[in-house]
Amino acid sequence: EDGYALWLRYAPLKGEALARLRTFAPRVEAAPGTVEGPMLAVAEAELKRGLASLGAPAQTKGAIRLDCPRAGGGGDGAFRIHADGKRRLVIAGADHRACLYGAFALLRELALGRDPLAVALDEHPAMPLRMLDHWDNADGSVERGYAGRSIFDWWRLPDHLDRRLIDYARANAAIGIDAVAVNNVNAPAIFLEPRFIARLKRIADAWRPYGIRVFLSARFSAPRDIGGLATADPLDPGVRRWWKAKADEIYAAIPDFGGFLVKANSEGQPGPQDYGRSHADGANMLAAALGPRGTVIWRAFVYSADDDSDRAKQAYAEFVPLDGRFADTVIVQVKNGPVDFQPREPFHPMFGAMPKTRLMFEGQITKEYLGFSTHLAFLAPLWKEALDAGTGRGGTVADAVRGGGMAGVANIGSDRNWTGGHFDQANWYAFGRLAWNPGLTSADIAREWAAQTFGRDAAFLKAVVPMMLGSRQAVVDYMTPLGLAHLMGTNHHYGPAPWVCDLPRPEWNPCYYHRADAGGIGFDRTASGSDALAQYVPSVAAKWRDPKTMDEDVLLWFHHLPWDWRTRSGRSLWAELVHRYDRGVAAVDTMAATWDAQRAHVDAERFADVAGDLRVQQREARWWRDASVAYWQSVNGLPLPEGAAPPAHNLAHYRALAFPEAPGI
Ligand code: BDP
Repeated sequence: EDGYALWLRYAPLKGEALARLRTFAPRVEAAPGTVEGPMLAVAEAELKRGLASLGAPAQTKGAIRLDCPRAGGGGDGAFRIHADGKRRLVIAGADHRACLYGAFALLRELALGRDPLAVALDEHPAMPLRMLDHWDNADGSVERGYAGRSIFDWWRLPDHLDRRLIDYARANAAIGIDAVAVNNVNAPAIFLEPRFIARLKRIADAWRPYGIRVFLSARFSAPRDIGGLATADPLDPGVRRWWKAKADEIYAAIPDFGGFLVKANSEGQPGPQDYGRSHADGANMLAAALGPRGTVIWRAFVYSADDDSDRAKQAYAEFVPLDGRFADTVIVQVKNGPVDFQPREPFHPMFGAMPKTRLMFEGQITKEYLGFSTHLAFLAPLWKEALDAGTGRGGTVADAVRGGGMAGVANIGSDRNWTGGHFDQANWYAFGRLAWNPGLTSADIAREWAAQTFGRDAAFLKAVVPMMLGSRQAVVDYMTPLGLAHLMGTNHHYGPAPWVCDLPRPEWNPCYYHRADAGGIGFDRTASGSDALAQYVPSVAAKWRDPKTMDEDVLLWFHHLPWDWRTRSGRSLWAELVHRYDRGVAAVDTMAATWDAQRAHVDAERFADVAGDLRVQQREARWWRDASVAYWQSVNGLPLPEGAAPPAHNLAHYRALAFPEAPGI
């Protein structure tokens, strides 16, 4: 066991569950009149493989019938599973995609030990696009990737297709992922050149039977970079013709090409504003090139150099006035929070604020700001916090993206276990499951993932599921407690650097975010400060306006408060801050002890891998705590709260640490 099989291990059933499967003993068959096709073949093959591995006998008695008459995967994949007679289970839906998703859902139920003939499911996806965004570069490196090199070997494609790309598609189909952007949003134009289109075609052909459409990150200046034009102005007729011809060329090779993902006028990337045009002008021009064939996903992750009032306000300020101006085939992709994938942020105020625009939720599965792939942090609770939040504009964040979808920045690389840390697989899994159904609970997702990935033993799950559920809060506590954010080391974002204050753009500096001085700490986003609060509807803003009554988990995100401010625990703000760091460190120690007690339930290799990573996390949680406490003390001049341990080293020690070896930049 090395983790390669992900949640598709289909570990042999035991006891009662095995006995039930043996009595059922199904063969897999297509309902009469069903058209054959590659997607149905995948569903059949996966069922056979899974059943055999779970322990179904070769001699069959019952049946699993696939009743999805139409070929192709054009439908949304809604499926029903029900027993039909004593020994027959039917997976039914409009077309082959329904049977694909139904087959994996049934295998999940079986792998969890459920009685096959009692399985009764009626499911449909909550949103059309359930997507992974790879930040993979053409040379095989991965921006913010902590799991080895890219899984896309552009050098050997199209002649060689790595088997891993098929297993990747299986794993994705099993959780309902239906779209993948294969290259980094910081994209060079070469991905639009003919030789890359030929390579992408090979991938698209391989993934089609698994229901996955490919997207490309497109560089907005491509007409200039590779098209020989003098401009990339979206209103220029020559530019429009160039993109139309490029789209035609791609569709000739890949008839179901998903479309373009665009990072424009953000962090130095080119965009329509270079020509005095708006985001809508740029996006609509690309939408016109694709026509009804595809979708333009336009990212809202923008913050401009000349506006230093509050980075958290800038995306809303640029995009909300454009509501109603985007074409129907444009989706605006919004990060879960208003700054940048921090361990905790309030939800992005754009959700719900653009009723005439299709929106998409962007989460980061790769843990750029949450300890890379060595810290254990289960992220379903992070995404759920945003998805479940009421926008005050007629629903939750999840409701606001139902017409668009969810995209997760992938944490996948060529490491044998795909994600670097074994528990990082759970974040890939959880993202797909939530995009299929944001109503699932974090606990349900953790339980089904852990049972399929490690084992069904009740004692194991009883220990490991709560460990997973508390793990993200532990990271918040030892890195950025009480609503602090963006205190990580410059560029690589590895480890603490709250002291950094000399970078050229103000909002690149941790000191910009924490605003700590002798008088207090925190970012005043109320009316007396940046008034970012006003971007939320009054009923939502009201929850965060009063530091005395609000949820203290985001206290310093919205308020600048004196060090001796009384928190609800009765402790001063300073003492509460130190208390939370210590709580985070202690939580990691508990996680390590919990894992240590699972030796009997886990295979030796994965047990040791996780134990090793937890040792790193224990060490680094202390590093975060000590470096932060030492720095805050240098600012506030306060003695340590009673009972708190002094940092292991002085501040100069932490400031002198450098990490040229940190991956993923
Ligand atoms: C930030 C990353 C950077 C990405 C950027 C983005 O540090 O590498 O390019 O987000 O989302 O979190 O475009």
